[in-house]
Amino acid sequence: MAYKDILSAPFVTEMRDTCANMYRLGWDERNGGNISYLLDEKQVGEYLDLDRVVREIPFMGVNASAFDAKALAGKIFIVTGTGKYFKNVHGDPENNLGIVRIKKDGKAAELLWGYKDGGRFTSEFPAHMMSHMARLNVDPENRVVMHSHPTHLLAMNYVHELDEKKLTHTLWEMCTECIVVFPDGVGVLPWMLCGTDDIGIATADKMKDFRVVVWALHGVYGAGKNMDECFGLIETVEKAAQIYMLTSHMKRINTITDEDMLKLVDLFKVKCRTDFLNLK
Ligand code: 2HA
Ligand code: ZN
Repeated sequence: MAYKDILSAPFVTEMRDTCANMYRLGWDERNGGNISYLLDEKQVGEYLDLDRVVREIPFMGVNASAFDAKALAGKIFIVTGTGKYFKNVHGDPENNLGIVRIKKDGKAAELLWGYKDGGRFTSEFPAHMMSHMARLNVDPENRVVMHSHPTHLLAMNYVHELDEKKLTHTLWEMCTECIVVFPDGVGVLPWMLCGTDDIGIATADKMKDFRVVVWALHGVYGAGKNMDECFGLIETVEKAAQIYMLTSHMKRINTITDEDMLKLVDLFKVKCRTDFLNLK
């Protein structure tokens, strides 16, 4: 069978374009940030021989990892590589990205393409896979998990209380569309060591309730049905944080009220965390 050129696959193009975009926005300096994208096996089979495994990669964070991804056995992901720079993904996808299939025992993955220089998936692989499992339980259509260091959101972490209700409410006040884009609010984890199973477990636990999770003083995790939805979610949170950082040191004389937010929720027919509002 003749395979199509993997570099022409839409999912490779999406990864290249998204990494370039996030780098250009200044959210992913150096090797900051990582993306994992659950692919359709049939679609991947148009580009790659699914019986040809390049090598096996044991699950790793920064160190060996003990988490079990049996629930994802057989699933294929395209994932950014550890130590790789978003800046370089567009020009050199085969070294900076990998396409991997989760093994039956849920303890390792088979490399089908990429990581050409001997590399492996992101050090945040445990957090990504555990987040996929958590989101797929809530929304079977979830495909993308994204981690990034958006500048204004990170800045806001230093000057705003990191309480889920208070942070969400402030963000909802900053742009009219916020409550419609993330009606489920923003989850918050305290500062934790990254690249570990522990932060993966904690992130996945938050992902049961939230599609956006702030890692205090580090960055953010987002989840979505496709690349645009997931990127748009983080982009909207970051925009709200930017407005906050542009205005928080000035006297605020206008605001979007909770009553306005309820009107938006009603008009766009979304279900919001009403316990995050301050209704009279
Ligand atoms: O992979 O962003 O959290 C680099 C990071 C770790
Ligand atoms: Zn990070």
